Amino acid sequence: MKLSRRTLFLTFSAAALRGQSGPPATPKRNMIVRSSRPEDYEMPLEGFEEWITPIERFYVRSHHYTPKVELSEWKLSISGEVAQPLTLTMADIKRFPRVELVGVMECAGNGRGLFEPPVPGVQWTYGSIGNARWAGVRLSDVLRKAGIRGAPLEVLCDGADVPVGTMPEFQRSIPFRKAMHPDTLLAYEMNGQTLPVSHGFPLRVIVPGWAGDSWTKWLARTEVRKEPFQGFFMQTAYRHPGKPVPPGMAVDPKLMKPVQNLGVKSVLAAPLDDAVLPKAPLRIAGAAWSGETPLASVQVSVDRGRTWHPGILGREQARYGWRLFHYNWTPRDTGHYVIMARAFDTLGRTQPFVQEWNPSGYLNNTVHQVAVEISDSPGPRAVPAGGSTGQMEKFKPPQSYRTACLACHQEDIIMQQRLTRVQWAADVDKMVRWGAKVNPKEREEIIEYLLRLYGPRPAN
Ligand code: HEC
Ligand SMILES: Nc1nc2c(c(=O)[nH]1)N[C@H]1C(S)=C(S)[C@@H](COP(=O)(O)O)O[C@H]1N2
Ligand SMILES: [Mo]
Repeated sequence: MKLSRRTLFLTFSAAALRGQSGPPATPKRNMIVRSSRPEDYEMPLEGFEEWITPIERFYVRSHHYTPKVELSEWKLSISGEVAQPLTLTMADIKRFPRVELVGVMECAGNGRGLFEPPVPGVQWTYGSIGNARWAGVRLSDVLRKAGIRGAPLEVLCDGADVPVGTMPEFQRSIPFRKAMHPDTLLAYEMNGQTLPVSHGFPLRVIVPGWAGDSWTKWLARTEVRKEPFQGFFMQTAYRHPGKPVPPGMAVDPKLMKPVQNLGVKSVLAAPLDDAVLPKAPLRIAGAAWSGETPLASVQVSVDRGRTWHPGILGREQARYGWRLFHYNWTPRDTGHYVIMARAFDTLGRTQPFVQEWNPSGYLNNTVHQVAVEISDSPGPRAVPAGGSTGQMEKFKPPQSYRTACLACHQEDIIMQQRLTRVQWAADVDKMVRWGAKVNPKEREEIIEYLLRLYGPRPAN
């Protein structure tokens, strides 16, 4: 949403003066904090052992600060190629038939932190994903009520979040056909609770099978369009080459396509990487999903992919939900093992062993590998041989870094990056476009500082 006086009132003063009418902020537990402000929280691996992800460990991904929307002031507008533009209250929304579905939402950037060479952005590993029970109404019912005119191309979804600094607004459009799909919802509940603030209170879009960037939170406005939407988050961000490109190479966003359907993927929750375990029966477990196409099967290997065994699928299932799986393995000998899982969808597609690279690190679905040691003396792992890190050299950050770079967010989002000089320069310049105040000399000293501390991962 644009920062109008109205939205400013809505997001700050109203909530501050009168307290919130929204649901209480849901505490998160044991999350990996990628950024505390804006909120980016990752689910730890153990989350892949639960069919429904509880809200306390459901990931959060927000480009801007979380807006506090007052339900009494909130409205959803439907405009554009419609016979009768509408403005609906929550009571109006709840008069449409209620629909429930269980579905996976996965951030397009899940697994970005595993890309080689590294790319800038939130360095998610496995857990920017969750499986929840969503309840709300069909987007198609709401749009039909307004009356569709002609043959529109897409539906723009705009949330009540206000851009930080001069950042572009987070606005996403969905192709008309997907918007009208009976499973595309506007949800006001998550896991049987009022939709929590961090997850888009009071209303968010549910786009089953598609990556999270289409699941607009804090929805305030939809616009039926006959022209493609030109905003940053459609034309520049969330675009994918759709085919393998040389690692590390820039690709013109115009040659890329928007990220939509999720691929087939599985993640192992147990055992954990680097575990030292006894020579005894071992439960290998995880979750698997496959976007819009149903999941067919999961296979597990304990010998570096030479042989594969059928994973036992959990009883609980839903059209767009993930499926738990396990495989019971009794190691016959001690040693160092690599455990892998791979999922197949009903079209026979499976996961790659070597990920194709793309410039923003989207849609990583590489086979997950977990190394374990089966040992006669299980317990904490012995100190690895060689390579003491020695005394860490301390670099004092330049004053310009403190004042210019820690104004909108903490250091957390910076420290996780591993970037080359060219990438750091590009990211700093992006921050300047978004409102960071640095002169040319400060720009140089900041880039120098970032490169020394958070330079590219050494090739080993
Ligand atoms: C005007 C506010 C603002 C200032 C000032 C600012 N940033 Fe950011 N920065 C953001 C926001 C907001 C995000 C998160 C964007 C998102 O999640 O899409 C971000 C994200 C990042 C990231 C993650 C990678 C990326 O490109 O999203 C890095 C690294 C970063 N900032 C570094 C810096 C550095 C270095 C400076 C100082 C030169 C700086 N920031 C100054 C707002 C700011
Ligand atoms: N308005 C708004 N909607 C948004 C976002 C956002 O920053 N603003 N982030 C999107 C992205 S990139 C993802 S992955 C999901 C994350 O939803 P969650 O925070 O409920 O897990 O919300 C999407 N909807
Ligand atoms: Mo995302």
